[in-house]
Amino acid sequence: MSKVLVFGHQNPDNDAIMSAVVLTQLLNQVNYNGDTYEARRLGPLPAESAKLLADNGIAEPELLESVEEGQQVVLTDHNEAGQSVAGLEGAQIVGVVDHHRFGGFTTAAPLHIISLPWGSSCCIVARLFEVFGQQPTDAQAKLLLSAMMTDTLMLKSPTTTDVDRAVAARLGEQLGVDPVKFGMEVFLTRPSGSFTAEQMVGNDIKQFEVGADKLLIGQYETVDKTRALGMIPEIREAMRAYQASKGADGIVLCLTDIMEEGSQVLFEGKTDVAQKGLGIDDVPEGVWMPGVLSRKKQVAAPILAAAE
Ligand SMILES: [Mn+2]
Repeated sequence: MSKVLVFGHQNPDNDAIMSAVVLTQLLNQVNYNGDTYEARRLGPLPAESAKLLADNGIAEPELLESVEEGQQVVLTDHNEAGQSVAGLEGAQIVGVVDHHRFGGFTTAAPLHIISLPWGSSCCIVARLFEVFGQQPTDAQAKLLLSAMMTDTLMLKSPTTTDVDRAVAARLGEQLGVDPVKFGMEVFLTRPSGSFTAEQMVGNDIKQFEVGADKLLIGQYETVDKTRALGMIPEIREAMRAYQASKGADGIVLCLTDIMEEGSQVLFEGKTDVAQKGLGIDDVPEGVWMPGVLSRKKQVAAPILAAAE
């Protein structure tokens, strides 16, 4: 019997946290493979995740700084080493549950790998309950539905599939809530009115290899972009500082307004490929891209395609 650590990506969002927490519960519930599973997090808990866990009496996953040689791990909501834990190269990846592109992934041994291009990792975890013949408890249903809603921006992101809509409807029915209303309540527990420029930049940011360069792509989601737009010089300064601290070549930030359904996009550092991929220039106040809600599908994918 081994101890297996289960965790989502660095700078965790609600999906990274909830996919790890609920998948861990499910695997322990069915005594999968006779192993014991423990959820971890690779960074601070998002405010909405902290509240949901507290409200449902579920312990917060412990912070994981690095893994030891040979440690068995399950990755949720990511698969790229650049977005994962320190020491991953020496760990044994026994499973991946993810909805992102794959970037340079090799393992020594066969592994469980479930990758589906659905709107959230938690949607995949919800379907895994069925695979194991389990019914999520109401607490589990709440955690899963919350991340399905935050990750798809209330099912509005173009990453949303029919599966997401169907699973969200079913979880909503179990809980007696309207999924979108429930999601909006979760979203509004974020203290977005008090976010500093540093938090807007660093709260939800991922690193990508674009050609030979390291490019950071961040996203700050808000229900009203007015305040952020009034802070552009500070935000740009925070972008430069963040890029320097990570030793990256360039940084892109999307200020995403989920009500107006679009993103204001800012660049700092070496971002010629990013600008080419998005078809926009680096202008001081940023460029408004209507309809752009998904970093993965509408920002990272075209930038990575432009690098090829
Ligand atoms: Mn996700």
